[in-house]
Amino acid sequence: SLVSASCPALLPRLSPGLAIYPDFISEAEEAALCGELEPGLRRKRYESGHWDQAIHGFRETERLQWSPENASVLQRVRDTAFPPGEAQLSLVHVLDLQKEGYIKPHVDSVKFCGTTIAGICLLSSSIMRLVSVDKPEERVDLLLPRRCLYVLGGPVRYDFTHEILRDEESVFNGQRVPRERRISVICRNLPES
Ligand code: AKG
Repeated sequence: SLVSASCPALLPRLSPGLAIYPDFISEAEEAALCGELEPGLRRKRYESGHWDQAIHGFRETERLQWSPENASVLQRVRDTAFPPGEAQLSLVHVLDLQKEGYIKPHVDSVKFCGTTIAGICLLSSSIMRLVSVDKPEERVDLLLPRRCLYVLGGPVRYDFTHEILRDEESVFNGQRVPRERRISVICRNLPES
């Protein structure tokens, strides 16, 4: 399983809206996405961030226009993650974490993001940790394998923080999951009204 919970009773509560699709994209599709993203990313510097920032060791961009090949991968993401006709952000968020980079626990702003976050993971596997906002002992680790799609919707979206662990902490069920540089390509739906 790609899900490891601090208590089994958590799982049924989380399953509506939470999904991981291993091998959602092929190696060739991963290479094509990176190929289109690299030139723009390379022009930016990794930001180390202030102590209060959610993300460390990252650079990011947003993208509207894609090659036909990459556009069809993103369409597959949208078709998998969102119901037909759902209002979505057309801009795709691209987050490039350096090997030393990580994302601290946070809940995405309800002002800018709707019910669902859908991301594909390029270049590295990682651990996404979910921690209940009300009961921090309720904790779930997700193993996000390289080239997977993950979908965070339903209760996890609002009731749990999510974070991407740094390399030193990247352990799943006792197994090290080395964190390399990682690029996530994230689609979101729009908040209601
Ligand atoms: C977010 O979009 O809120 C994230 O935390 C991004 C997670 C990721 O890089 O997959």
